[in-house]
Amino acid sequence: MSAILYGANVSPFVRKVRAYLALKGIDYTLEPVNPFDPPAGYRDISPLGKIPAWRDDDVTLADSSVILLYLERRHPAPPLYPRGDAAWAQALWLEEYIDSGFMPKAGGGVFFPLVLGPMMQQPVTDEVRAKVDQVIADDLQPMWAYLESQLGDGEFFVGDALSIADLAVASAHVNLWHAGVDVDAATYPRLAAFLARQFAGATFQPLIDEEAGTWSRRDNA
Ligand SMILES: N[C@@H](CCC(=O)N[C@@H](CS)C(=O)NCC(=O)O)C(=O)O
Repeated sequence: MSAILYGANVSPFVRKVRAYLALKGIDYTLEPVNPFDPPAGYRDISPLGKIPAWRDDDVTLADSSVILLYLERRHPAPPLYPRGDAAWAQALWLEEYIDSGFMPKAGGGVFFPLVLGPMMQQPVTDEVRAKVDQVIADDLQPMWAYLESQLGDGEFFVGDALSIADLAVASAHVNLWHAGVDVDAATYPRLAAFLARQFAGATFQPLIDEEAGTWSRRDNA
């Protein structure tokens, strides 16, 4: 059977997996799941009720990082995890930094109030916007500074090849792009250039195009 990825295309964790699948040329079907209104039995596949989840002939799995580590063992080419031990660990660390540190702030603090809220009759009032700006100033700015420092002068976050770290960083920032929040190129030139390259590239551009009509708030941000 064709493998199934359960989730919503706007989830940064689902998008990270989709970017990986595209790079590997792995065939799959995206089965829409809203984690806040999941289909009956979804917890049999994803015990925490979160997206993404994955099913193929051999396994059902939850958690984007677990799914990708599993897929990397089955589809090692082209490698999307660095070979060296230290580089491998650094890539995993950056993925974790994004998934557990950055996304809770960028998602709950920015994407939800600016994009999902208005879709659920929760307008972006001055008070809401002020809270978002506070999250950007207090939480995202230091994380952007950290990411800028980790990027160095290279094209990629770890070593000289694309890795899971790059997919995680780029995917997370697509949600901010939908919200109309950009990384300031004057303050974080390497990060801004990295994101511009990734967003315009063959992996992320089709995903962004697919999502933009539904999720992008750039016109009224
Ligand atoms: N560590 C998980 C995080 C997944 C996650 O938090 N997904 C969100 C959607 S972006 C979700 O399902 N939220 C619903 C919930 O927390 O109940 C992963 O990497 O897959």
